[in-house]
Amino acid sequence: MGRTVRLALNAFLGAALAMSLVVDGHAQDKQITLGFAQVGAESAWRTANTVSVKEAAKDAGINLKFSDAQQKQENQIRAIRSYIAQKVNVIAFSPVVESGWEPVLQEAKKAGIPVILTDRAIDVKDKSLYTTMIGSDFLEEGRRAGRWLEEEYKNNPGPINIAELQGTVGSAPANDRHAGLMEIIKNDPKFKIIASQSGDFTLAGGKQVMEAFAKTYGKQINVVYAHNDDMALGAIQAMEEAGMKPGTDVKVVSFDATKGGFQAMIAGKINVDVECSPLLGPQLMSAVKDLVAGKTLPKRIVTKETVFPQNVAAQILPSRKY
Ligand code: GZL
Repeated sequence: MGRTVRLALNAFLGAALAMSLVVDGHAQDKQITLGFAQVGAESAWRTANTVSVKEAAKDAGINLKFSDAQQKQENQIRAIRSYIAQKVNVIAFSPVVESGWEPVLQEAKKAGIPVILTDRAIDVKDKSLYTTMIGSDFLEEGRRAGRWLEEEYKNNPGPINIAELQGTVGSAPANDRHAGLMEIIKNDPKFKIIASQSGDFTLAGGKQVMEAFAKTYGKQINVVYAHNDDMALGAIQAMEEAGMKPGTDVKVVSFDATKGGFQAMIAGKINVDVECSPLLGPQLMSAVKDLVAGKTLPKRIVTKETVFPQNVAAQILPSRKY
């Protein structure tokens, strides 16, 4: 083969190889960088969620930039702005509250960086500001808790007085776990929410609020409706210090289904735990890779979950991952 032909063939093969590494305008061998703005470290759920995101990024070979906002929206916004400045491939975050995101998400859109929501939703008119939302259906979680109460008290004429420990004010899980419960009990007059206050999803917050509820309402309380296990565990401490018997005199309904929640069910102190899975890391990394590869994602990816009554806790706890 002549020299000229050999040189031309080498040039062609080199170009073909270079082209094969770029699909849909993205270099396939270039490592993906994901900027993730986490809410904080307020609960066992959040800690498990962070572990899931970090481990899944490592397994997926994705370069993860991670920030903890200590449950402050301004810190999350600052982190998102820094990811835009660093020109990451994708931004993902778990919005601490539902409102106030338009400005920073407009900046991400202008910079051409797609945004994925995980865990919690946002309330924006322009739905193009995010690509997809991966996480639980909190409204359905609230309905599941309401259905358990209806079943638990079906032969009880009432009144059934509920003390509610709400999650972070303005957050999607707090708003929707309340709304889902109300959908179920609003037509049953025997159920009455006699007290409702935020414990900010923390154990200390749940204990502090329950101390006040115990002082004010004491034995009038039939049910404690806690928006997560950490607040339920804090409320259990407060009830026991006030001489109340959580799980027997007072039924305790909780969310997340963490190991702490299962242990409290085995001890007879939580009566039902509505699952809310924090293990969103693998789904997030798969969505990031699809996005970078130019694939279209569904606007909503709902995590599959269930409800654990107290009587199954001992048999199921060994299989729980968080
Ligand atoms: C729910 C998540 C909530 C958990 C809490 O998906 O946002 O935040 O229920 C956590 O434990 O703090």
